[in-house]
Amino acid sequence: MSLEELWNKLKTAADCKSLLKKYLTPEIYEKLKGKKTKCGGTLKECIQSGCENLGSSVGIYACDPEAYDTFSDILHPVLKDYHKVKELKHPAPNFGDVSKLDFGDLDPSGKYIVSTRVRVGRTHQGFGFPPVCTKQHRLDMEKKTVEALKTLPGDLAGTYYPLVGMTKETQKQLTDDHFLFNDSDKCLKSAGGYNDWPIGRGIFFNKEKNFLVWVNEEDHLRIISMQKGGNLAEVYKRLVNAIKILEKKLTFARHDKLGYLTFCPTNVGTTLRASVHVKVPKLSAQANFKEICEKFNLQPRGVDGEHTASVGGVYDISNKRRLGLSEIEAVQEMRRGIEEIIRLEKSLE
Ligand code: ADP
Ligand code: CIR
Repeated sequence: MSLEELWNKLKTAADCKSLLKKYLTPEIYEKLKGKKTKCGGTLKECIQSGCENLGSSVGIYACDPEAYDTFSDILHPVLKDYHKVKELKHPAPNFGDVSKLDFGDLDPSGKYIVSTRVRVGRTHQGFGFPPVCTKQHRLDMEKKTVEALKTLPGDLAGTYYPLVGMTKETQKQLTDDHFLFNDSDKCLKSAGGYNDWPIGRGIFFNKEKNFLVWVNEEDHLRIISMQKGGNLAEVYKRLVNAIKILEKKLTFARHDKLGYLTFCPTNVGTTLRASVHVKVPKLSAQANFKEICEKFNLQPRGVDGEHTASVGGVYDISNKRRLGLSEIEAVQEMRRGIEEIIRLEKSLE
């Protein structure tokens, strides 16, 4: 579909509730339709996913880091709305003093929290996002990332497994165990996220499989720390330690006002998503479960990731906001919210 066809589809979609639909007015469309970034990205690459998937909640991706300025007329209102900020400004990175965290295990009983995961996304400076990337860009980024990962010391040290050459069985097992990504998100597919699949993609993990890095999935890097149970402090400390080491080896794209830049505007800023897989069969059966999560700035997802279903009352619940607050504040927002969620579940037993 051409840009004009995509726009016409969006314009006439009466019950579309995406942020793209909400903010892409005819005036803004006219202003942006002829613009191009240095990587050759246009409005088409940004809005294709949201126009093809009218059920999207957000509906827009950035074609490359520069898009956050070139297409600011549409991306900025979306950022403000999603992250619930009046003004677009982002603090300097602040992971807090990880030797003095005032939280540990969020569920010492082990009854509610199945596992805990914290991830950030990172973008290599000087490269575009998936819709404007070539095979060669993907291979160059993969090489850069893997070279840096090889230098990780101690418990963080591990092995890189490219998707090219990985058996279907291994891929399935790693995905079922919640370690690996796949190519099944239709929003990401429409956005060009799976172009040249599986070239340049892969996963790195350590022996314990509690530290992982996704290469060229939605973002150039997704740095992940996860483990069974509810010990958020252990998970967070491991992640912060790894980020600090990798930052010495690689240069990541950052924006003065927006913090770290990512393909999807929902991740911009800290890029941090701290989640638990938590058993809340009673609370999730309440009609207002989503509103309760929203009240604590939390977002519920199914157990196999975004746009999937819950199994047996287990939900993936994480911080929703990532922009306009620091990394430690995002984690604390999630921590406080999850404590409340568990308290509410207990009160219904
Ligand atoms: P993200 O955008 O953070 O990568 P997704 O929703 O795409 O998130 O999920 C990616 C994978 O991570 C999925 O397999 C999901 O089940 C897994 N995952 C997310 N949170 C947790 C958690 N707390 N424990 C175990 N697995 C998790
Ligand atoms: C959508 O617009 O629904 C998808 N592109 C996913 C957006 C990211 N999801 C989220 O709410 N964090």
